[in-house]
Amino acid sequence: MTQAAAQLAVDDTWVPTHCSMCYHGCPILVHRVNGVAVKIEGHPQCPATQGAACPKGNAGIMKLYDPHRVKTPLKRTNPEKGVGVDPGWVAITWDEARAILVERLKRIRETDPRKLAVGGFNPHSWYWGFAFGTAFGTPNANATLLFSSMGHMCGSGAHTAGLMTHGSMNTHPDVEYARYMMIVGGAAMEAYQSAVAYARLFGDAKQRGVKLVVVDPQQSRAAAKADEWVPIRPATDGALLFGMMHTLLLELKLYDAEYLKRYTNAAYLIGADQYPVRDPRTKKALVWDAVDGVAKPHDDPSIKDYALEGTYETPGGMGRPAFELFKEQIRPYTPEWAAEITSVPAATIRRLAQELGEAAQIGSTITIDGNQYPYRPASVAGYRGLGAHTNGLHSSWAMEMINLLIGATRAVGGARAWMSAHVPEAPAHLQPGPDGVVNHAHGEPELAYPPQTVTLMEYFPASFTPGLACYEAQLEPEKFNVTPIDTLIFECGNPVLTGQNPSRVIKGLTQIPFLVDITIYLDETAEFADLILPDATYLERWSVEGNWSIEDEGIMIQRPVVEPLYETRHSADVFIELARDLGILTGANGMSAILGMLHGGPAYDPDKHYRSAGEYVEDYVACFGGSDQERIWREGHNLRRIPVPKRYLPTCLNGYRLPFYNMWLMKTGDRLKALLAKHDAFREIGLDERIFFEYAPLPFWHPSVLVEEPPEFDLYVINWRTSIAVVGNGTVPASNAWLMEIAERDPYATRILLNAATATRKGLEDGTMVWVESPHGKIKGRLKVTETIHPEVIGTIGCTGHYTPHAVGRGKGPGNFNSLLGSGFRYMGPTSLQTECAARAKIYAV
Ligand SMILES: Nc1nc2c(c(=O)[nH]1)N[C@H]1C(S)=C(S)[C@@H](COP(=O)(O)OP(=O)(O)OC[C@H]3O[C@@H](n4cnc5c(=O)[nH]c(N)nc54)[C@H](O)[C@@H]3O)O[C@H]1N2
Ligand SMILES: Nc1nc2c(c(=O)[nH]1)N[C@H]1C(S)=C(S)[C@@H](COP(=O)(O)OP(=O)(O)OC[C@H]3O[C@@H](n4cnc5c(=O)[nH]c(N)nc54)[C@H](O)[C@@H]3O)O[C@H]1N2
Ligand code: SF4
Ligand SMILES: [Mo]
Repeated sequence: MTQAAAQLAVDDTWVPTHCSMCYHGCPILVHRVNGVAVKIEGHPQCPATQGAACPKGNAGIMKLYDPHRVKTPLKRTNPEKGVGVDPGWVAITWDEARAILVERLKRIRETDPRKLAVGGFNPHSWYWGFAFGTAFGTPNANATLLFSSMGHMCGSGAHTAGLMTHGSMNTHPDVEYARYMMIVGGAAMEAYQSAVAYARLFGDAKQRGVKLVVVDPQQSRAAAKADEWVPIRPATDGALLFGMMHTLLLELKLYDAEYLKRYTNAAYLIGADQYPVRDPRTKKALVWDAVDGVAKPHDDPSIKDYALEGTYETPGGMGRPAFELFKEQIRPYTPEWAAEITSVPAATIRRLAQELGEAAQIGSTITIDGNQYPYRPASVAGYRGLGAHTNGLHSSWAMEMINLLIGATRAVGGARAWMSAHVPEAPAHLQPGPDGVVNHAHGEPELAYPPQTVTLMEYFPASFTPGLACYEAQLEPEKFNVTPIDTLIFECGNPVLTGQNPSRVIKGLTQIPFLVDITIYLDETAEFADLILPDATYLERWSVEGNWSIEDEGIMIQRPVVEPLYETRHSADVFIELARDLGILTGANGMSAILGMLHGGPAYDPDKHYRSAGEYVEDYVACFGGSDQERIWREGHNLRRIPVPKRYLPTCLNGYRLPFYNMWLMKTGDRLKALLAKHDAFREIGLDERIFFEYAPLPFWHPSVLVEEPPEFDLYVINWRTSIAVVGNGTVPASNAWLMEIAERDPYATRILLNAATATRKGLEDGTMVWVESPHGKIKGRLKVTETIHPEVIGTIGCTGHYTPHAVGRGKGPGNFNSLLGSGFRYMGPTSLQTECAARAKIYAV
């Protein structure tokens, strides 16, 4: 035991910290006895979780003490790289590793700093690498999700739609006040934002008699507990929502006109050029005052009523309210049309629309703490099932639109936003933008040609993450007019297993001359590394983060429950040390200053020579802890519920309007078109007009790439999370012995699921070994015949398919689902780069 560990070792204590077994970051207490962590429990003083933790959270001890952890830095001796090729690892000291890195990084910095990329995503410890890379001077650290599977496999569609509508990373129901909740493709209570808090909140809501409807191709646990499960064909949810909006707007005329006029830009007059008609003098966007019969600037205090329909001649030209344009746009989207696409009967679509519209109690208000708020206790929300398809941006946007139509977005009981991640406090107001309308939370994207980054974000400025585009760019740098990277420092992630299609990832990784993998296991990605740096786990490190849960705001700190085991070191300390060696720790653009900027810390001293992450955490708490500092050190956090005025409109809008008509997206598209056309870039880079077509002011239906697959692949195959199946900081259960034990006793977890009627039709019996084959790959596993899945869908759970020795799940489960997915731009959202996470497939006996 090191001296420091001896000091830490208190005989018997509960250490307050927070969990990073997934990114929700629930506060926990860890029981340490004689220097050994023996038990994890949820932190009782957390408003959202109220002392609960999920199975993965409980299994964190197995991660800490996993005998397969990488214990020392390792250097590759075999220059040949490939699947199953022995890298010839030799153990080296940290000093040797440091010397190798400093020598290489110095050389890169002197020639072209862009040749360094810092990628991956270590939940709640992501910002050290980001700050290091930025201080180094590479633009290829500005997206921390670089070269990782994070982001583009989950939220590039959903995050973009939410961020451009109401500054929301994820949209979710206001469970506490809801009466009706429709979840479309979200694993509520298992994965979907703050699963632990949701389990309690949904339980309470059920007791109040809330109605829960779950739209999902398979009967998720949420669906099993719901009042209604609506099985749907994968990647078609947008059509369902458009069909519902058709019924609400055109058949029932059930929508919140007052809300649309007051809190959105639905009444703005739009000209033939798709841009707002403007007052020639003030240049302000015009609306039509239906009472005075005259056009007025949108913020004119004399407006008596806003016209939502009609065609108007104004001094700025002819215009029609945005609302009317949308109504016209969805005219073809009848429930019968949607039924064809989704397999959900038209009568069901009509009924769901009516239920939702009526449950919204349009026009009602509620008084909380003496203040009156609009009360709309109904909403539609979802995540990967809805958004993780090539059409996911517009499907997720359709969800945002239906909430606006019933007046639910940011109303009490309606649709809430998940937005306080990373920051010490939830923002009080949404980002103001032009024309009195809320802006995309990240503002206007920067454009450049040729692109400066290997992420190609300059070609996809509306995307949340570059995703696999950086692999494409690295593979063909001339084609995309980018400088390929020489060295990638990758931290936490296993894209060879979790990426869209492993073969593409493997090709891309082999094209990177020098890969440094900061990891805890020698996983499938580590096999391609040149240098391995063994990281400390979340139970051995100092870190600090704003809150990631949906209900609370505040600061959480992570502190070592035990000292880093073996020769492992927290990546933060490694980055700080490297920055010091390279002379980029201090100064205006140094790592210290960038850390401060990232965390919005005005009190930071840019000349601060941090020696460790622990010192930074102390500064952070001093800077943001205010009068709560003592509490933060004692409890590990100062989480409290997000105050009511920040949660709901009108206060959260600060006088701005929500974009019903999305100028941000349209304008971004127009800027991009102008830039790329000027350079005739299409021909050069081989990207066709496809990358522009999603840039529109209003959402529209377009099918996923799946409809273009050969018809012999008669079924769909999908994949989902459960409370024990996780990616995004350790592909459990397959890398965690405790969870794998549970999974193996679960009759579903490691099987291939098929609907009973389909199984009969195909002559397949429960327990048979089957192949699932897509146009891109195939996997083999044991069949589970069940009623809990759509007849056209094959189901698999979690991420299996490990083949490296560390994984306890090696050889268990049906293999790597992701090998069934397509690859390349065709299988990414045209604008969002959102990966298509489902595939067409056939199934047959082995
Ligand atoms: N089949 C399938 N594939 C998926 C998904 C799915 O649902 N199913 N989901 C997709 C989504 S939404 C996401 S976000 C991605 C996530 O994909 P990844 O970001 O790749 O996440 P993991 O597979 O959990 O990463 C596991 C690796 O992280 C490393 N690791 C674990 N803990 C630590 C640590 O404390 N420090 C460091 N340095 N390394 C650590 C381990 O070496 C481990 O092998 O997967 C995507 N891929
Ligand atoms: N327990 C647990 N919690 C986690 C994680 C984890 O791995 N495990 N990972 C974290 C991460 S990285 C993320 S991104 C989030 C993801 O959180 P979620 O998006 O909630 O998780 P998923 O299970 O991937 O997908 C949700 C649901 O979509 C369904 N689905 C699949 N295809 C379709 C479709 O086409 N239409 C519809 N309507 N539904 C469909 C699946 O059956 C599943 O029930 O969870 C986070 N929290
Ligand atoms: S939900 Fe995530 S952060 Fe919370 S206890 Fe479970 S694994 Fe940990
Ligand atoms: Mo994710």
